[in-house]
Amino acid sequence: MREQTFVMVKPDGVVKGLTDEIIARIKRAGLKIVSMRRLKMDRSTAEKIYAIHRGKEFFKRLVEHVLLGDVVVILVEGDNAIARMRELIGTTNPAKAAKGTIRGDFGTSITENVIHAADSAESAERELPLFFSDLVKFSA
Ligand code: 3AN
Repeated sequence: MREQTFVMVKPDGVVKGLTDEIIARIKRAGLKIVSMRRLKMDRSTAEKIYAIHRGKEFFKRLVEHVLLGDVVVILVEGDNAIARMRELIGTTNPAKAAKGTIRGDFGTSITENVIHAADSAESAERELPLFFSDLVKFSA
């Protein structure tokens, strides 16, 4: 199924200069970069992206981390784009993520894990319009 998903290179990934490598991996997987933008996230948007974690012990740490520096937000499109992006990024904790995944290769901690990608159609539908309201085509 043709899908759109939301991907974000987090500040640690941007600072490490990983944006080009991440874009290359997404394209190599046969997925399309529809649009991308480097920006400084504001607090209210960061809290919206991570709304499901509100109240958890790590919520504040997570929000503070994405506010530390620029992020790169990316609209990715393709067949089964949501699940395939999740495969490409690897599991949340880089120490447990497989080699060859973005987090497995470049992540340093569960907070500094380089990249975010929507974990479900519901999340993609909530996150994409925060940055790409004019480009969202497929209802997930
Ligand atoms: P994912 O990013 O793999 O979808 P989620 O949605 O469970 O993982 O968590 C969102 C973000 O919250 C993660 N990328 C990670 O930075 C942070 N996070 C998740 N669990 C923890 C935890 N136990 N301790 C610290 N940070 C966490």
